[in-house]
Amino acid sequence: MARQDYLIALGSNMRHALYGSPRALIAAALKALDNATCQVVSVSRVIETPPLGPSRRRYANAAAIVRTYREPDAMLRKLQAIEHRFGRRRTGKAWSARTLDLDIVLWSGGAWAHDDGESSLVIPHPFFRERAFVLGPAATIAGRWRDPLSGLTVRHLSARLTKPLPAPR
Ligand code: PH2
Ligand code: MG
Ligand code: MG
Repeated sequence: MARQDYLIALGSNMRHALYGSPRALIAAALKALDNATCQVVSVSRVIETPPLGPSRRRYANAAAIVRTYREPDAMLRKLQAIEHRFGRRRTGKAWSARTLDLDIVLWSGGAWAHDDGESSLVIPHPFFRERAFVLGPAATIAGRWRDPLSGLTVRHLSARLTKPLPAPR
């Protein structure tokens, strides 16, 4: 497998006994992500965002670009191992509060999907075009990356969310 870049979205809305606040957790997770086989090449600021979905706590969100020879399934396993190390326990409930969420948003390999019945991974992330808490940080480090499905850049997708639509005539 050739060298690839991945755009990763980070989120946290629970404190961790050891690592502390969601913001501190994201900083620690970024350190854990950066090692001999996977380099963090770019990181956005951490922003605070209102929760989308049922959880009532605010989130800390950020984005990072990581460079690695891992293919998507191996990358996902690595991210899930880090989530677990940082206290994430899968409850089966969608969108429950979590210490750490690491999502693959885009990668340099284009569109990609894999489902082996046990786990499924779809890139681009199916909902990233509607999520300001992903696109806002992502636009600051990967503004020129293109969504392989819509052909639009991350900057354009982000602007589309924050700019009001033109008034109807
Ligand atoms: N992640 C979710 C659900 N809702 N809301 C915010 N603000 N930030 C998130 O990262 C987030 C969310 C599911 O992963
Ligand atoms: Mg998520
Ligand atoms: Mg996730």
